Amino acid sequence: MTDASPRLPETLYEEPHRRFNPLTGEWVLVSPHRAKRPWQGQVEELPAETRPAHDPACYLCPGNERAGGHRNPDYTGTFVFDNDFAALRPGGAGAEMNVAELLVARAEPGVCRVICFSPRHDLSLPDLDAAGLRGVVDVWADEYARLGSRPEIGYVQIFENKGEMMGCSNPHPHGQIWAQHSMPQGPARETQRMGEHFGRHGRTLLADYLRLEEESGERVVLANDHFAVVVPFWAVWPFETLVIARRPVPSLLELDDAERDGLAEVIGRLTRRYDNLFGVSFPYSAGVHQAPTDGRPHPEWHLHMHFYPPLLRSATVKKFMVGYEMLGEPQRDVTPESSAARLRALPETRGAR
Ligand code: H2U
Ligand code: ZN
Repeated sequence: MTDASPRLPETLYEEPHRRFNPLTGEWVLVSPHRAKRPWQGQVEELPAETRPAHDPACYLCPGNERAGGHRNPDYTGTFVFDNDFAALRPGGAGAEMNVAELLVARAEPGVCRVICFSPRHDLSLPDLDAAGLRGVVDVWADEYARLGSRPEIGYVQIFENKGEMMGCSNPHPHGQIWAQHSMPQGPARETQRMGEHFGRHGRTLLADYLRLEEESGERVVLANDHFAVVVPFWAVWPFETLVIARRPVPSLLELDDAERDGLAEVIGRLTRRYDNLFGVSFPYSAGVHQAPTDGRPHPEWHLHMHFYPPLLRSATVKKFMVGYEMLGEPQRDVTPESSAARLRALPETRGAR
């Protein structure tokens, strides 16, 4: 892993170009020369950083009453409950409700869950110890297995919104699960692309991609024996990363004990680097992508996680997805290579922020 001998054509570091995302079939416009433009726009407020270990007013802390009226148990590890304001409701498979040729709708049954990562109000993923992070990986796997085994559930999306900037409603460390009948569009596109690649080569798309990344090293942020983290060649967000399992398994359920520890470890190391980048509790949306739970085998599927952080150049300046991005396609200024080099240079220790 060195910054020497980059294998990309020199123009990709300097001239406007588009990059192709083979996981989604979408393009991103990269404008490296624009990274130095002056900024006089919006600067975000920083949320207060000191939090108590237990907040009597927090609806996720142990023993407290939630907004829906239920009371949380005095939990000591992770705690999962049905979302009191769920976006999906249980029911049978959705029937088409075609109002007219151009007005198509479909009922969508599903289940929404909330996962508290820790009883501690003041700890987020980068602050948890190895056992705490492993507990989070285990509960993700358990929920995926349990929800995915229901006949009406075809896909399970596990994710976390972290920080006010990402619309997170409460600083207590938590994530969500939306499990539903249909495959949502993002993972559906990945399923199709991974299927095409597997059909052509008999290897998963991400196994072939990871090999390229490790040969070059230029976009690799960190790795252990079981997982690697890269800023993908086609990254849209300034410090977007992709966490890839070394063994091409379709879901968390095929990970052995050491691999689960390996995933927990890279999540801790990555999120601590993120916190150290701008010296703040780093906001992001992140989630696990794994095989659909439609009862069919998915050898094309390769377990991975996406991290999408909004921050661009400091703790207070975020990237906006507006204008050209809304009407044309995503665009970035800083190259993925330079973002990876910055993340690679950071310490993995806690509290460097
Ligand atoms: P976010 O912070 O990522 O929005 O997640 C919080 C979720 O917790 C949100 O979906 C749910 C909200 O509906 N919630 C409850 O289920 N019970 C509560 O008492 C408050 C919040
Ligand atoms: Zn994905």
